[in-house]
Amino acid sequence: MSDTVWLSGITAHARHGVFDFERENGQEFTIDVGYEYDTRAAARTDSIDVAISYADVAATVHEALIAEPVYLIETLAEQLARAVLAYPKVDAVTVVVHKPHAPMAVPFSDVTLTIRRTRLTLVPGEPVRCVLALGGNLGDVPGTLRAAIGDLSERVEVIAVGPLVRTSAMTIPGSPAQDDYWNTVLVIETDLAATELLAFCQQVELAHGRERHERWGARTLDVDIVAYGELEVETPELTLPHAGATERPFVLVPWAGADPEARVRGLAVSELAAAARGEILEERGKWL
Ligand code: PH2
Ligand code: MG
Ligand code: MG
Repeated sequence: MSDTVWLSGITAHARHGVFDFERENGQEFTIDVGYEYDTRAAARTDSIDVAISYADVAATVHEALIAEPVYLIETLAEQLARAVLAYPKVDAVTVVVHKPHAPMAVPFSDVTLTIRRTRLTLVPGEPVRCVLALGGNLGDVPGTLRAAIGDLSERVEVIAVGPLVRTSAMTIPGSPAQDDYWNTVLVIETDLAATELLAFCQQVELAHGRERHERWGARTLDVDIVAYGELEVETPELTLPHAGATERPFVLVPWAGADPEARVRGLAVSELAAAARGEILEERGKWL
């Protein structure tokens, strides 16, 4: 549950805009911001230490508003959202940018942009290091995995590719037997928001004939986000770090190969992988 604190009319003279004269002269910008958090603990304790001080958030917004000029109100709004989501207790933020003196040839009273962001939908300020787990057990899976890595590298930077491992299919107890899975893990860097990265992974799955029938059914290609930076969230859409993947031998072993220093939920992936090695039926280091 989240409640919203609204701050309206935070105003500053700033130099955002596409035109040189906007950069030189600057103009007035006004920001409204609604930050969402569960206020019940604050209400119960009546303590400012438990609340999120609106004065702090207002100062943060004002500071971000007068920081380095950007061309677009879109960029400005995203940066303001990012600054407010840096408060750990904030679950979501709505930012309204007003640019009432925008250069325009027609009479008008205001231009506004409204965005709402959570940690999953926020565009990162700098590339985020992520971990993707790939796998499948239908068709020529090593071939599919190679092609999928090619597709993924069109939009994200692939930093490291783990070994290819074969394991027995992990299935729902009582369901029919399935062919073995081939799996690998990629370390990537991306400028996509987590939800954009998820949509892109699903697009690559579809391009390789993925069909969704029953849970844990046989598949040509599965691309899961195991980790997105240090982000820890649990929503119906996405749990990060991936709930099961961090316990699964077919994720841990290739992950440790791709990034021997990796840690997950405070534990060393290489140590978890060492304990899980017994489940690996076959491992190929140089397979690309
Ligand atoms: N993925 C599943 C279900 N079962 N078993 C193996 N061995 N490897 C997988 O990647 C895998 C699985 C659902 O994503
Ligand atoms: Mg999966
Ligand atoms: Mg999946």
